[in-house]
Amino acid sequence: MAINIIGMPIGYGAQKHGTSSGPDKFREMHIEEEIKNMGFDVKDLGNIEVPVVGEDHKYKYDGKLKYLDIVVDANTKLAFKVYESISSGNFPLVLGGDHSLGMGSIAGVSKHVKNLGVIWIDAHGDINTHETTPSGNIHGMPLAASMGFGPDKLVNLFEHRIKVKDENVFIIGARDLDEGEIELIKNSNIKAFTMDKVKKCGVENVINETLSYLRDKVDGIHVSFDIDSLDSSLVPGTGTPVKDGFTVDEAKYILGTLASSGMVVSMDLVELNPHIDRDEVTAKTYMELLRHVFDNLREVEDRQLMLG
Ligand code: Z70
Ligand code: MN
Ligand code: MN
Ligand code: MN
Repeated sequence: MAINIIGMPIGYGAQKHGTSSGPDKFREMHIEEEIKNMGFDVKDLGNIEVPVVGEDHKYKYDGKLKYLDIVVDANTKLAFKVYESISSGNFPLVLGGDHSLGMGSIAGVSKHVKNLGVIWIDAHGDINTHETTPSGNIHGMPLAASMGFGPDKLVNLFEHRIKVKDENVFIIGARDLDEGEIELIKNSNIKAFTMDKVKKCGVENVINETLSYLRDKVDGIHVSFDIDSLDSSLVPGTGTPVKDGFTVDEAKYILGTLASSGMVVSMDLVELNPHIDRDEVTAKTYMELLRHVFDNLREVEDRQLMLG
């Protein structure tokens, strides 16, 4: 098993496009060396090609969904790359980029892992559709599209099929949900641990509950981590910070516990916008989280090696 770094320099799914510099920022922070130093075989597969276009492309393909074709094309390429990686026995680590890339990742992973679970850690739900989006920004829609909710262009991405069953989707840490998103949660089987619920139940119980539910139901878990799940005071380098979020220690606990479950097969790290960061604090925090993830994955690997 090798860790495959896949850069997805996309910003067209968000209001601010600076997340396109995210993947190269992770490289500047020596992500490959860091993971290597923890005893992994790492291969950087480079960046997915995303064309640079002007404002005139915003509504060129659709009157509402911004940069629709660019986002779809880039995510189709990402899906191929992720599928290639995971079906060769490797671990795709997708570096964003805005969260629209979750569609491409999940499309790729789910072609190989037929019965997939998804854990979406985010201040937002990202379950808007073309009918409910208040912004037209596609990074607010990828999780809905992966479950089959939304416009054909997104739902049919890579392959015409539902990539993950709503009952196997967990949203953790949401505290800025739109009306239509709240409706979809009510009318579907999505498991949403909003921040209010997390506070009430305790973060340990939420993660235990999530893992014990998915353990008998799925063959692998994709973790999609949005850095804006952390408290706005901690992450200046992200486009839509929201208060009352996770502390760094809570985020480490969540990601570390998920990693040590042995069920995680792929991961996204999204919404790092280096252009608006302050003294690299968000980038550095991301690296701290990442080291913790791979420390825990290392222990899983060691355990599996010992058991032969
Ligand atoms: C809002 C929308 C969103 C991230 C903002 C915001 C979505 N629900 N996602 N920042 N990461 O426009 O759909
Ligand atoms: Mn998000
Ligand atoms: Mn978010
Ligand atoms: Mn350790």
